[in-house]
Amino acid sequence: MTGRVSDHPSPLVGIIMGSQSDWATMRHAAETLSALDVAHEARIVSAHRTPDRLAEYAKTARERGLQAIIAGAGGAAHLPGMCAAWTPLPVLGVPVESHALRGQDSLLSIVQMPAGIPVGTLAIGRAGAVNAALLAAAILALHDAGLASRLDAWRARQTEAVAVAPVEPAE
Ligand code: RP5
Repeated sequence: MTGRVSDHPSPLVGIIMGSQSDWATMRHAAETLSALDVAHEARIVSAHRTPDRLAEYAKTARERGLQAIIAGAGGAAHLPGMCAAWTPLPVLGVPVESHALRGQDSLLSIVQMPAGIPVGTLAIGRAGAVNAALLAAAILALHDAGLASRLDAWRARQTEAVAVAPVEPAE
């Protein structure tokens, strides 16, 4: 099925990515925020291909009510750092796994920010996208008791789902 991903009317977390091709990774951030009932939106915003869109998005993010931004990009992944340059909001960077260098280029591009403009950098790929959402939720939960309870419950369900002993995989 195709169709534009639907947004919450009053998002608290913005998920941005450099390309449509990043959505396969970044959708895991969106799904995790949905599971925690955190209002969010998703946008394609490229540091290189749509620099004006990035500046507009990041400069207006706080006044639109966003409280955190999750930015995913691959290769020469300047999106999280440039986004952080334009906004005082916490920016969480997700290195998308590239074909050429398996995301090590993305990781190093995002993590090596100069002192003064921070980007909280997560793991390469799906794990980073999920954890960026959990970290954004934890930041918001500092001032939202309901979300703090939902986050506790999410972690408790995860713990309960871990089997004590391994099973043989199906043939
Ligand atoms: C980056 O270039 C994007 O974040 C993406 O990970 C990568 C490749 O983009 P496409 O060529 O698939 O659009 O800007």
